[in-house]
Amino acid sequence: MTKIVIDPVTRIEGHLKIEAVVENGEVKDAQSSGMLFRGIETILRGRDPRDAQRYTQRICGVCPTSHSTAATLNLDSAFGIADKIPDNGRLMRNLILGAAHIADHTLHFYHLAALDYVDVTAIARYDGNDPTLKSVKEFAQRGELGPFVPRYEGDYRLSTEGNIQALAHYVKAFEMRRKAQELAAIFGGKLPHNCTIVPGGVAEVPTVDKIASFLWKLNEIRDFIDSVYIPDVLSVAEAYSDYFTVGAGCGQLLSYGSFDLDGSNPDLTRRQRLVQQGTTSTNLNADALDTSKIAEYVKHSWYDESTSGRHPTSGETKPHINKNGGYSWIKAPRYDGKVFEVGPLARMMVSYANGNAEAKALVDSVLEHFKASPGAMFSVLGRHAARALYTKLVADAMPAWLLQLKPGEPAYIDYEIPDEATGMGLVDAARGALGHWVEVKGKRIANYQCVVPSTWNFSPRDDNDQPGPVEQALIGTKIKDESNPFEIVRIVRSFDPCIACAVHLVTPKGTDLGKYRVS
Ligand code: NFE
Ligand code: MG
Repeated sequence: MTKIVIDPVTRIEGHLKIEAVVENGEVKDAQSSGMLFRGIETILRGRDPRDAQRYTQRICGVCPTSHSTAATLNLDSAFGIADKIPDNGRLMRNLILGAAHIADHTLHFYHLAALDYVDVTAIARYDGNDPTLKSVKEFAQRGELGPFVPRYEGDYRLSTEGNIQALAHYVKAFEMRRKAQELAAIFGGKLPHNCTIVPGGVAEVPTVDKIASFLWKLNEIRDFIDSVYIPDVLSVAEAYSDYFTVGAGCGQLLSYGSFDLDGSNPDLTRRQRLVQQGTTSTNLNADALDTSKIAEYVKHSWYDESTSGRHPTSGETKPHINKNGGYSWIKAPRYDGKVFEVGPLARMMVSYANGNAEAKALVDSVLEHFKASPGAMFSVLGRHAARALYTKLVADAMPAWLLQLKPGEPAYIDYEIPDEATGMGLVDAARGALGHWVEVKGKRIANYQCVVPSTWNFSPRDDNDQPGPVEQALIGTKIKDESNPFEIVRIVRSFDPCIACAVHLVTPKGTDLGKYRVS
Protein backbone atom coordinates (compact mmCIF):
# COMPACT_ATOMS: atom_id res chain seq x y z
CA MET A 1 0.00 0.00 0.00
CA THR A 2 1.38 3.42 -0.98
CA LYS A 3 0.14 6.86 -0.06
CA ILE A 4 0.63 9.35 -2.88
CA VAL A 5 0.61 12.97 -1.75
CA ILE A 6 0.43 15.67 -4.42
CA ASP A 7 0.77 19.00 -2.67
CA PRO A 8 0.19 21.31 -4.36
CA VAL A 9 -1.47 20.13 -7.55
CA THR A 10 0.00 22.50 -10.14
CA ARG A 11 -1.60 24.11 -13.22
CA ILE A 12 -4.75 24.87 -11.27
CA GLU A 13 -5.92 27.97 -9.44
CA GLY A 14 -5.18 27.94 -5.70
CA HIS A 15 -3.61 25.48 -3.29
CA LEU A 16 -4.96 21.92 -3.46
CA LYS A 17 -3.56 18.81 -1.84
CA ILE A 18 -4.59 15.37 -3.06
CA GLU A 19 -3.80 12.24 -1.09
CA ALA A 20 -4.44 8.86 -2.64
CA VAL A 21 -3.96 5.44 -1.12
CA VAL A 22 -2.91 2.99 -3.84
CA GLU A 23 -2.96 -0.77 -3.49
CA ASN A 24 -2.24 -3.26 -6.29
CA GLY A 25 -2.14 -0.41 -8.82
CA GLU A 26 -5.56 1.00 -7.90
CA VAL A 27 -6.69 4.01 -5.85
CA LYS A 28 -8.47 2.61 -2.79
CA ASP A 29 -9.03 5.88 -1.00
CA ALA A 30 -8.60 9.58 -1.78
CA GLN A 31 -8.74 12.87 0.09
CA SER A 32 -9.05 16.35 -1.39
CA SER A 33 -7.83 19.17 0.87
CA GLY A 34 -7.92 22.95 0.47
CA MET A 35 -4.91 24.19 2.38
CA LEU A 36 -5.42 27.90 3.01
CA PHE A 37 -8.03 30.12 4.65
CA ARG A 38 -8.97 33.77 4.33
CA GLY A 39 -12.64 34.14 5.09
CA ILE A 40 -14.07 36.79 2.75
CA GLU A 41 -17.53 36.04 4.15
CA THR A 42 -16.35 37.14 7.60
CA ILE A 43 -14.81 40.34 6.24
CA LEU A 44 -18.17 41.37 4.74
CA ARG A 45 -20.03 41.46 8.04
CA GLY A 46 -21.06 44.97 9.10
CA ARG A 47 -20.37 46.49 5.68
CA ASP A 48 -22.62 48.31 3.21
CA PRO A 49 -24.40 45.55 1.22
CA ARG A 50 -23.18 47.08 -2.05
CA ASP A 51 -19.61 46.26 -1.00
CA ALA A 52 -20.42 42.60 -1.64
CA GLN A 53 -20.14 43.11 -5.41
CA ARG A 54 -16.63 44.54 -4.93
CA TYR A 55 -15.32 42.32 -2.14
CA THR A 56 -16.53 38.95 -3.39
CA GLN A 57 -14.82 39.57 -6.74
CA ARG A 58 -11.56 39.48 -4.77
CA ILE A 59 -12.24 35.85 -3.87
CA CYS A 60 -10.70 35.00 -7.20
CA GLY A 61 -8.80 36.56 -10.09
CA VAL A 62 -10.04 33.91 -12.51
CA CYS A 63 -13.81 34.08 -12.04
CA PRO A 64 -14.48 37.51 -10.48
CA THR A 65 -17.13 38.20 -13.13
CA SER A 66 -19.17 35.25 -11.84
CA HIS A 67 -18.85 36.48 -8.26
CA SER A 68 -19.94 39.99 -9.29
CA THR A 69 -22.93 38.45 -11.05
CA ALA A 70 -23.93 36.25 -8.09
CA ALA A 71 -23.44 39.14 -5.64
CA THR A 72 -25.47 41.48 -7.81
CA LEU A 73 -28.34 39.01 -8.30
CA ASN A 74 -28.22 38.48 -4.54
CA LEU A 75 -28.47 42.22 -3.86
CA ASP A 76 -31.16 42.71 -6.55
CA SER A 77 -33.23 40.12 -4.72
CA ALA A 78 -32.54 41.60 -1.27
CA PHE A 79 -33.45 45.09 -2.56
CA GLY A 80 -36.69 43.80 -4.14
CA ILE A 81 -35.71 44.72 -7.71
CA ALA A 82 -34.81 41.30 -9.16
CA ASP A 83 -37.68 41.50 -11.68
CA LYS A 84 -37.19 45.18 -12.52
CA ILE A 85 -33.76 45.20 -14.20
CA PRO A 86 -34.01 46.91 -17.63
CA ASP A 87 -33.38 44.62 -20.60
CA ASN A 88 -30.25 46.57 -21.53
CA GLY A 89 -28.87 45.77 -18.07
CA ARG A 90 -29.77 42.09 -18.27
CA LEU A 91 -28.26 41.79 -21.75
CA MET A 92 -25.00 43.56 -20.91
CA ARG A 93 -24.65 41.39 -17.78
CA ASN A 94 -25.05 38.33 -20.04
CA LEU A 95 -22.48 39.64 -22.51
CA ILE A 96 -19.89 40.43 -19.84
CA LEU A 97 -20.34 37.05 -18.14
CA GLY A 98 -20.39 35.19 -21.47
CA ALA A 99 -17.07 36.74 -22.47
CA ALA A 100 -15.61 35.78 -19.09
CA HIS A 101 -16.78 32.18 -19.45
CA ILE A 102 -15.19 31.95 -22.91
CA ALA A 103 -11.89 33.29 -21.53
CA ASP A 104 -12.04 30.91 -18.57
CA HIS A 105 -12.70 27.75 -20.57
CA THR A 106 -10.04 28.61 -23.14
CA LEU A 107 -7.60 29.14 -20.28
CA HIS A 108 -8.52 25.83 -18.71
CA PHE A 109 -8.24 23.65 -21.78
CA TYR A 110 -5.10 25.09 -23.37
CA HIS A 111 -3.07 26.48 -20.51
CA LEU A 112 -3.98 24.23 -17.61
CA ALA A 113 -5.26 20.85 -18.79
CA ALA A 114 -4.24 20.03 -22.38
CA LEU A 115 -0.55 19.78 -21.49
CA ASP A 116 -1.40 16.55 -19.68
CA TYR A 117 -1.90 15.03 -23.15
CA VAL A 118 0.84 16.77 -25.15
CA ASP A 119 4.48 15.75 -25.50
CA VAL A 120 6.11 19.17 -25.41
CA THR A 121 9.55 17.75 -26.28
CA ALA A 122 8.23 17.22 -29.84
CA ILE A 123 9.00 20.90 -30.42
CA ALA A 124 12.67 19.89 -30.85
CA ARG A 125 11.63 18.39 -34.22
CA TYR A 126 9.87 21.56 -35.42
CA ASP A 127 11.14 22.74 -38.81
CA GLY A 128 8.54 25.38 -39.68
CA ASN A 129 8.84 29.16 -39.77
CA ASP A 130 6.52 30.34 -37.00
CA PRO A 131 8.72 32.72 -34.98
CA THR A 132 7.09 31.85 -31.64
CA LEU A 133 7.46 28.11 -32.16
CA LYS A 134 11.05 28.61 -33.37
CA SER A 135 11.85 30.39 -30.15
CA VAL A 136 10.11 27.68 -28.07
CA LYS A 137 12.31 25.18 -29.95
CA GLU A 138 15.46 27.15 -29.04
CA PHE A 139 14.44 27.16 -25.37
CA ALA A 140 13.77 23.41 -25.57
CA GLN A 141 17.20 22.80 -27.10
CA ARG A 142 18.73 24.53 -24.11
CA GLY A 143 16.72 22.26 -21.83
CA GLU A 144 14.52 25.17 -20.74
CA LEU A 145 10.98 23.89 -21.12
CA GLY A 146 9.32 25.78 -18.29
CA PRO A 147 6.41 26.42 -17.75
CA PHE A 148 5.67 23.06 -19.41
CA VAL A 149 7.88 21.11 -17.01
CA PRO A 150 8.38 19.81 -14.35
CA ARG A 151 5.27 17.64 -14.39
CA TYR A 152 4.22 14.03 -14.19
CA GLU A 153 5.04 12.57 -17.60
CA GLY A 154 2.09 10.92 -19.29
CA ASP A 155 1.60 8.22 -21.93
CA TYR A 156 1.66 10.70 -24.80
CA ARG A 157 -0.13 9.50 -27.91
CA LEU A 158 -0.39 12.41 -30.36
CA SER A 159 1.81 12.39 -33.48
CA THR A 160 4.79 14.74 -33.68
CA GLU A 161 2.71 17.08 -35.86
CA GLY A 162 -0.22 16.77 -33.41
CA ASN A 163 1.99 17.70 -30.47
CA ILE A 164 3.52 20.66 -32.31
CA GLN A 165 0.12 21.86 -33.47
CA ALA A 166 -1.16 21.63 -29.89
CA LEU A 167 1.72 23.87 -28.77
CA ALA A 168 0.95 26.33 -31.57
CA HIS A 169 -2.65 26.44 -30.36
CA TYR A 170 -1.46 26.85 -26.77
CA VAL A 171 0.18 30.09 -27.94
CA LYS A 172 -2.80 31.14 -30.08
CA ALA A 173 -5.13 30.57 -27.13
CA PHE A 174 -3.34 33.33 -25.16
CA GLU A 175 -4.41 35.77 -27.85
CA MET A 176 -7.98 34.47 -27.78
CA ARG A 177 -8.13 34.78 -24.00
CA ARG A 178 -6.88 38.35 -24.27
CA LYS A 179 -9.56 39.09 -26.87
CA ALA A 180 -12.25 37.53 -24.65
CA GLN A 181 -11.08 39.68 -21.72
CA GLU A 182 -11.18 42.76 -23.96
CA LEU A 183 -14.69 41.73 -24.93
CA ALA A 184 -15.79 41.59 -21.30
CA ALA A 185 -14.16 44.98 -20.66
CA ILE A 186 -16.21 46.70 -23.41
CA PHE A 187 -19.28 46.71 -21.15
CA GLY A 188 -17.50 45.76 -17.90
CA GLY A 189 -15.23 48.82 -17.73
CA LYS A 190 -12.16 46.74 -16.93
CA LEU A 191 -11.04 43.18 -16.34
CA PRO A 192 -10.49 41.38 -14.05
CA HIS A 193 -12.89 42.70 -11.40
CA ASN A 194 -15.39 44.57 -13.58
CA CYS A 195 -16.97 47.66 -12.12
CA THR A 196 -20.24 47.87 -14.04
CA ILE A 197 -22.31 44.84 -12.97
CA VAL A 198 -24.17 46.46 -10.08
CA PRO A 199 -27.51 46.09 -8.30
CA GLY A 200 -30.15 47.77 -10.47
CA GLY A 201 -28.54 46.81 -13.77
CA VAL A 202 -25.28 47.81 -15.42
CA ALA A 203 -23.36 51.08 -14.93
CA GLU A 204 -22.62 51.37 -18.64
CA VAL A 205 -24.64 52.31 -21.69
CA PRO A 206 -24.82 50.43 -24.97
CA THR A 207 -23.67 52.43 -27.99
CA VAL A 208 -23.50 51.47 -31.65
CA ASP A 209 -19.68 51.69 -31.50
CA LYS A 210 -19.44 49.32 -28.57
CA ILE A 211 -21.88 46.87 -30.11
CA ALA A 212 -19.91 46.85 -33.39
CA SER A 213 -16.57 46.41 -31.65
CA PHE A 214 -17.96 43.59 -29.49
CA LEU A 215 -19.39 41.78 -32.52
CA TRP A 216 -16.11 42.08 -34.44
CA LYS A 217 -14.00 40.52 -31.67
CA LEU A 218 -16.66 37.95 -30.83
CA ASN A 219 -16.74 36.67 -34.41
CA GLU A 220 -13.00 36.05 -34.34
CA ILE A 221 -13.33 34.14 -31.07
CA ARG A 222 -16.26 32.09 -32.42
CA ASP A 223 -14.14 31.14 -35.38
CA PHE A 224 -11.40 29.96 -32.99
CA ILE A 225 -13.90 27.91 -30.97
CA ASP A 226 -15.29 26.21 -34.09
CA SER A 227 -12.09 25.68 -36.02
CA VAL A 228 -9.52 25.15 -33.26
CA TYR A 229 -10.88 24.55 -29.74
CA ILE A 230 -13.57 21.95 -30.51
CA PRO A 231 -11.42 20.08 -33.10
CA ASP A 232 -8.53 20.00 -30.58
CA VAL A 233 -10.75 18.54 -27.86
CA LEU A 234 -11.98 15.92 -30.33
CA SER A 235 -8.40 15.06 -31.39
CA VAL A 236 -7.34 14.58 -27.77
CA ALA A 237 -10.49 12.51 -27.19
CA GLU A 238 -9.72 10.29 -30.20
CA ALA A 239 -6.18 9.59 -29.02
CA TYR A 240 -7.15 9.08 -25.37
CA SER A 241 -10.64 7.59 -25.76
CA ASP A 242 -10.15 5.33 -22.72
CA TYR A 243 -10.58 8.53 -20.65
CA PHE A 244 -14.28 8.36 -21.49
CA THR A 245 -14.31 5.57 -18.89
CA VAL A 246 -12.01 7.17 -16.30
CA GLY A 247 -12.94 9.55 -13.47
CA ALA A 248 -16.72 9.13 -13.56
CA GLY A 249 -17.32 10.74 -10.18
CA CYS A 250 -20.53 10.78 -8.17
CA GLY A 251 -22.94 10.62 -11.14
CA GLN A 252 -25.17 13.42 -9.83
CA LEU A 253 -25.10 16.86 -11.41
CA LEU A 254 -26.33 20.26 -10.21
CA SER A 255 -26.68 23.44 -12.26
CA TYR A 256 -28.02 26.90 -11.39
CA GLY A 257 -28.22 27.73 -15.09
CA SER A 258 -26.79 30.84 -16.65
CA PHE A 259 -27.76 33.81 -18.82
CA ASP A 260 -31.23 35.17 -18.14
CA LEU A 261 -33.27 35.24 -21.34
CA ASP A 262 -36.07 37.00 -19.49
CA GLY A 263 -35.74 38.96 -16.28
CA SER A 264 -39.40 39.09 -15.28
CA ASN A 265 -39.46 36.17 -12.83
CA PRO A 266 -38.10 37.22 -9.41
CA ASP A 267 -37.51 33.53 -8.59
CA LEU A 268 -34.02 32.69 -9.90
CA THR A 269 -34.70 28.97 -9.64
CA ARG A 270 -37.46 29.28 -12.27
CA ARG A 271 -35.95 31.76 -14.67
CA GLN A 272 -35.81 31.18 -18.37
CA ARG A 273 -32.07 30.78 -18.91
CA LEU A 274 -29.89 29.85 -21.90
CA VAL A 275 -28.59 26.97 -19.83
CA GLN A 276 -31.06 25.29 -17.51
CA GLN A 277 -31.06 25.11 -13.72
CA GLY A 278 -31.85 21.90 -11.85
CA THR A 279 -30.32 18.52 -11.18
CA THR A 280 -29.85 15.31 -13.10
CA SER A 281 -27.86 12.12 -12.83
CA THR A 282 -26.79 9.18 -14.95
CA ASN A 283 -30.52 8.41 -15.45
CA LEU A 284 -30.90 11.81 -17.23
CA ASN A 285 -34.10 12.70 -15.37
CA ALA A 286 -34.66 16.47 -15.15
CA ASP A 287 -35.36 17.52 -11.57
CA ALA A 288 -36.28 21.08 -10.62
CA LEU A 289 -33.97 23.10 -8.41
CA ASP A 290 -34.96 23.44 -4.77
CA THR A 291 -32.42 25.56 -2.91
CA SER A 292 -33.90 24.63 0.48
CA LYS A 293 -32.12 21.28 -0.03
CA ILE A 294 -28.64 22.88 0.11
CA ALA A 295 -26.59 22.54 3.30
CA GLU A 296 -22.89 22.74 4.13
CA TYR A 297 -21.27 20.15 6.41
CA VAL A 298 -18.00 20.55 8.30
CA LYS A 299 -17.30 17.30 10.16
CA HIS A 300 -14.07 16.94 8.13
CA SER A 301 -13.43 20.64 7.53
CA TRP A 302 -11.54 22.97 9.84
CA TYR A 303 -14.68 24.79 11.00
CA ASP A 304 -16.61 24.76 14.23
CA GLU A 305 -18.73 21.62 14.56
CA SER A 306 -21.76 23.61 15.76
CA THR A 307 -22.05 25.20 12.28
CA SER A 308 -22.45 21.86 10.44
CA GLY A 309 -25.48 20.96 8.31
CA ARG A 310 -26.74 24.51 7.93
CA HIS A 311 -28.51 26.05 4.97
CA PRO A 312 -26.44 29.00 3.64
CA THR A 313 -28.99 31.52 4.98
CA SER A 314 -27.91 30.53 8.49
CA GLY A 315 -24.40 29.41 7.55
CA GLU A 316 -21.38 30.59 9.50
CA THR A 317 -17.68 30.71 8.74
CA LYS A 318 -16.12 29.91 12.10
CA PRO A 319 -12.62 28.45 11.73
CA HIS A 320 -11.43 25.67 14.03
CA ILE A 321 -7.81 25.04 13.13
CA ASN A 322 -6.50 21.47 13.36
CA LYS A 323 -9.89 20.12 14.41
CA ASN A 324 -9.90 16.41 15.07
CA GLY A 325 -11.01 14.56 11.92
CA GLY A 326 -10.63 17.69 9.79
CA TYR A 327 -8.47 17.66 6.67
CA SER A 328 -9.56 20.67 4.60
CA TRP A 329 -10.51 24.34 4.62
CA ILE A 330 -13.19 23.45 2.08
CA LYS A 331 -16.66 22.82 3.50
CA ALA A 332 -18.81 19.97 2.16
CA PRO A 333 -21.94 21.33 0.43
CA ARG A 334 -24.60 18.72 -0.19
CA TYR A 335 -27.99 18.80 -1.98
CA ASP A 336 -30.70 16.78 -0.30
CA GLY A 337 -27.89 15.20 1.72
CA LYS A 338 -26.29 13.84 -1.46
CA VAL A 339 -23.03 14.49 -3.27
CA PHE A 340 -23.32 16.58 -6.47
CA GLU A 341 -20.83 17.56 -9.15
CA VAL A 342 -21.12 21.04 -10.66
CA GLY A 343 -19.56 22.61 -13.76
CA PRO A 344 -19.90 22.58 -17.55
CA LEU A 345 -20.77 18.88 -17.56
CA ALA A 346 -23.64 19.60 -15.15
CA ARG A 347 -24.79 22.57 -17.22
CA MET A 348 -24.79 20.61 -20.47
CA MET A 349 -26.40 17.48 -19.05
CA VAL A 350 -29.05 19.31 -16.98
CA SER A 351 -29.88 21.25 -20.17
CA TYR A 352 -29.83 17.97 -22.13
CA ALA A 353 -32.18 16.36 -19.62
CA ASN A 354 -34.49 19.39 -19.89
CA GLY A 355 -34.69 19.02 -23.67
CA ASN A 356 -32.61 22.13 -24.50
CA ALA A 357 -32.36 21.64 -28.29
CA GLU A 358 -28.97 23.33 -28.79
CA ALA A 359 -27.35 21.57 -25.84
CA LYS A 360 -28.77 18.24 -26.96
CA ALA A 361 -27.57 18.65 -30.56
CA LEU A 362 -24.05 19.55 -29.38
CA VAL A 363 -23.75 16.69 -26.89
CA ASP A 364 -25.28 14.19 -29.34
CA SER A 365 -22.86 15.26 -32.09
CA VAL A 366 -19.92 14.28 -29.87
CA LEU A 367 -21.57 11.07 -28.68
CA GLU A 368 -22.31 10.07 -32.30
CA HIS A 369 -18.73 10.86 -33.30
CA PHE A 370 -17.49 8.42 -30.65
CA LYS A 371 -20.44 6.01 -30.99
CA ALA A 372 -20.96 6.48 -27.27
CA SER A 373 -24.00 6.73 -25.01
CA PRO A 374 -24.73 9.73 -22.72
CA GLY A 375 -23.17 7.78 -19.82
CA ALA A 376 -19.75 8.38 -21.43
CA MET A 377 -20.09 12.06 -20.57
CA PHE A 378 -19.53 11.19 -16.90
CA SER A 379 -15.77 11.01 -17.34
CA VAL A 380 -12.55 12.99 -17.73
CA LEU A 381 -13.13 13.46 -21.47
CA GLY A 382 -16.84 14.12 -20.97
CA ARG A 383 -15.92 17.12 -18.80
CA HIS A 384 -13.47 18.49 -21.40
CA ALA A 385 -15.99 17.97 -24.21
CA ALA A 386 -18.84 19.54 -22.21
CA ARG A 387 -16.67 22.58 -21.45
CA ALA A 388 -15.86 23.12 -25.14
CA LEU A 389 -19.47 22.58 -26.24
CA TYR A 390 -20.75 24.94 -23.56
CA THR A 391 -18.26 27.58 -24.76
CA LYS A 392 -19.71 27.25 -28.26
CA LEU A 393 -23.29 27.34 -26.99
CA VAL A 394 -22.66 30.62 -25.15
CA ALA A 395 -20.57 32.28 -27.89
CA ASP A 396 -23.20 31.42 -30.49
CA ALA A 397 -25.96 32.95 -28.33
CA MET A 398 -24.15 36.24 -27.79
CA PRO A 399 -24.69 37.97 -31.18
CA ALA A 400 -28.48 37.89 -30.66
CA TRP A 401 -28.11 39.54 -27.24
CA LEU A 402 -25.97 42.26 -28.79
CA LEU A 403 -28.62 42.94 -31.41
CA GLN A 404 -31.32 43.17 -28.72
CA LEU A 405 -29.49 46.05 -26.98
CA LYS A 406 -31.24 49.40 -27.38
CA PRO A 407 -28.88 52.40 -27.44
CA GLY A 408 -30.45 55.40 -25.74
CA GLU A 409 -32.63 53.33 -23.41
CA PRO A 410 -31.82 52.79 -19.70
CA ALA A 411 -29.60 49.99 -18.42
CA TYR A 412 -30.13 50.71 -14.72
CA ILE A 413 -32.87 51.56 -12.22
CA ASP A 414 -32.46 53.23 -8.86
CA TYR A 415 -33.44 51.61 -5.57
CA GLU A 416 -33.45 52.06 -1.80
CA ILE A 417 -31.44 49.80 0.48
CA PRO A 418 -33.98 48.24 2.85
CA ASP A 419 -33.43 48.23 6.62
CA GLU A 420 -33.89 44.48 6.81
CA ALA A 421 -33.89 41.94 3.99
CA THR A 422 -32.59 38.61 2.81
CA GLY A 423 -31.31 37.82 -0.65
CA MET A 424 -30.13 34.96 -2.81
CA GLY A 425 -28.05 35.14 -6.00
CA LEU A 426 -27.65 32.05 -8.15
CA VAL A 427 -25.65 31.75 -11.33
CA ASP A 428 -23.42 29.20 -12.92
CA ALA A 429 -19.82 30.42 -12.80
CA ALA A 430 -17.45 28.88 -15.36
CA ARG A 431 -16.64 26.11 -12.89
CA GLY A 432 -20.21 25.51 -11.82
CA ALA A 433 -23.06 26.42 -9.51
CA LEU A 434 -22.29 29.61 -7.55
CA GLY A 435 -24.65 30.80 -4.81
CA HIS A 436 -24.44 33.93 -2.68
CA TRP A 437 -26.79 34.57 0.25
CA VAL A 438 -27.11 37.80 2.26
CA GLU A 439 -28.91 38.95 5.36
CA VAL A 440 -29.26 42.73 5.73
CA LYS A 441 -29.94 44.36 9.11
CA GLY A 442 -29.84 48.11 9.78
CA LYS A 443 -28.88 48.59 6.08
CA ARG A 444 -25.67 46.62 6.77
CA ILE A 445 -24.56 43.06 5.99
CA ALA A 446 -25.44 40.90 9.01
CA ASN A 447 -24.36 37.67 7.31
CA TYR A 448 -22.97 36.76 3.90
CA GLN A 449 -22.41 33.24 2.63
CA CYS A 450 -20.91 32.03 -0.65
CA VAL A 451 -21.22 28.40 -1.72
CA VAL A 452 -18.83 28.12 -4.61
CA PRO A 453 -18.34 25.63 -7.49
CA SER A 454 -15.00 24.20 -6.37
CA THR A 455 -16.39 23.88 -2.84
CA TRP A 456 -18.91 21.39 -4.28
CA ASN A 457 -16.41 19.52 -6.47
CA PHE A 458 -13.43 19.47 -4.10
CA SER A 459 -15.36 19.00 -0.90
CA PRO A 460 -14.03 16.59 1.70
CA ARG A 461 -16.22 13.96 3.29
CA ASP A 462 -19.46 15.17 4.87
CA ASP A 463 -21.05 14.33 8.24
CA ASN A 464 -22.15 10.95 6.81
CA ASP A 465 -18.59 10.32 5.61
CA GLN A 466 -19.62 10.42 1.94
CA PRO A 467 -16.55 11.36 -0.12
CA GLY A 468 -16.78 14.50 -2.31
CA PRO A 469 -17.10 14.35 -6.14
CA VAL A 470 -13.37 14.44 -6.92
CA GLU A 471 -12.59 11.97 -4.15
CA GLN A 472 -15.17 9.61 -5.69
CA ALA A 473 -13.76 10.21 -9.19
CA LEU A 474 -10.30 9.15 -7.97
CA ILE A 475 -11.31 6.05 -6.03
CA GLY A 476 -11.00 2.99 -8.27
CA THR A 477 -8.58 4.61 -10.74
CA LYS A 478 -5.78 2.39 -12.06
CA ILE A 479 -2.31 3.85 -11.50
CA LYS A 480 0.48 2.51 -13.72
CA ASP A 481 3.40 3.95 -11.78
CA GLU A 482 2.99 5.20 -8.23
CA SER A 483 5.99 7.51 -8.56
CA ASN A 484 4.46 9.21 -11.62
CA PRO A 485 0.70 9.33 -10.97
CA PHE A 486 -0.33 11.25 -14.09
CA GLU A 487 -3.76 9.58 -14.04
CA ILE A 488 -4.59 11.40 -10.80
CA VAL A 489 -3.76 14.87 -12.09
CA ARG A 490 -5.65 14.22 -15.34
CA ILE A 491 -8.78 13.43 -13.32
CA VAL A 492 -8.34 16.32 -10.90
CA ARG A 493 -7.71 18.85 -13.69
CA SER A 494 -10.77 17.70 -15.64
CA PHE A 495 -12.82 19.42 -12.90
CA ASP A 496 -10.94 22.74 -13.42
CA PRO A 497 -10.26 23.29 -9.72
CA CYS A 498 -10.14 26.74 -8.22
CA ILE A 499 -9.20 26.38 -4.61
CA ALA A 500 -9.00 30.15 -4.08
CA CYS A 501 -12.74 30.15 -4.72
CA ALA A 502 -13.36 26.96 -2.79
CA VAL A 503 -11.98 28.33 0.46
CA HIS A 504 -12.54 32.00 -0.46
CA LEU A 505 -8.88 32.88 0.07
CA VAL A 506 -5.72 34.29 -1.48
CA THR A 507 -2.26 32.76 -1.34
CA PRO A 508 -0.32 34.71 1.27
CA LYS A 509 3.11 36.00 0.30
CA GLY A 510 5.91 33.57 1.00
CA THR A 511 3.97 30.36 0.52
CA ASP A 512 6.12 27.76 -1.18
CA LEU A 513 4.18 26.80 -4.28
CA GLY A 514 6.88 24.62 -5.81
CA LYS A 515 7.21 21.78 -3.37
CA TYR A 516 6.29 18.23 -4.36
CA ARG A 517 5.93 15.43 -1.90
CA VAL A 518 5.50 11.96 -3.28
CA SER A 519 5.64 9.26 -0.68
NI1 NFE B 1 -11.85 30.96 -8.71
FE1 NFE B 1 -14.82 30.21 -9.40
C1 NFE B 1 -15.48 29.82 -10.99
C2 NFE B 1 -16.45 30.68 -8.74
S1 NFE B 1 -14.88 28.44 -8.32
S2 NFE B 1 -12.79 30.11 -10.24
O1 NFE B 1 -15.78 29.62 -12.08
O2 NFE B 1 -17.43 31.01 -8.39
O3 NFE B 1 -14.70 27.03 -8.65
MG1 MG C 1 -18.72 29.74 1.87
